[in-house]
Amino acid sequence: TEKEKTLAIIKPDGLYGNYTENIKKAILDSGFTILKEMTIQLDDDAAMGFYAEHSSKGFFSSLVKYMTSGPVLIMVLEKENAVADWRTLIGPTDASTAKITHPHSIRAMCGMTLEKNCVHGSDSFQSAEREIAFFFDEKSSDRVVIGHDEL
Ligand code: YYY
Ligand code: MG
Repeated sequence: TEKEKTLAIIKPDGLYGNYTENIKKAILDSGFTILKEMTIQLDDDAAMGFYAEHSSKGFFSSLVKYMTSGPVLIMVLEKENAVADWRTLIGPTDASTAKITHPHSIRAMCGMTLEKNCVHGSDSFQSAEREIAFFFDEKSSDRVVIGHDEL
């Protein structure tokens, strides 16, 4: 089977709450390779462009404010079935629901609410391609490859 890439983001509260190492451990323990990563501060244009599909929603301005409230860690993850498996690992969108229905999920571990849910995951192969291209230049290697071998 073919390897697949997906985009993961540790949102501001995940970084601020020092969940990065726990999240990376869950990523690597689940068999993903971290192909690229960067920590950046999103500005309004970047957050609005990234979440453009939600621009007409009532929660959009609040979401943009949250996503620009501090730095985020953006990663390209790779494995077989990466898109679906990363969505499974992070759990449902509403972190308060996740704590009840998916207590071992990442959003249950570090998320707080529907909005402040700690992590992002692409929802389809097409979204993953768009989102990876949104943040990462195809040619640059941006950063090291991190897999279980390096642990
Ligand atoms: O893909 P996912 O992050 O699980 O949810 P989306 O429906 O794409 O929404 C993106 C983002 O917006 C979500 O992670 C939290 C926030 N949000 C919100 O604040 N209120 C909603 N009713 C729905 C989503
Ligand atoms: Mg989504």
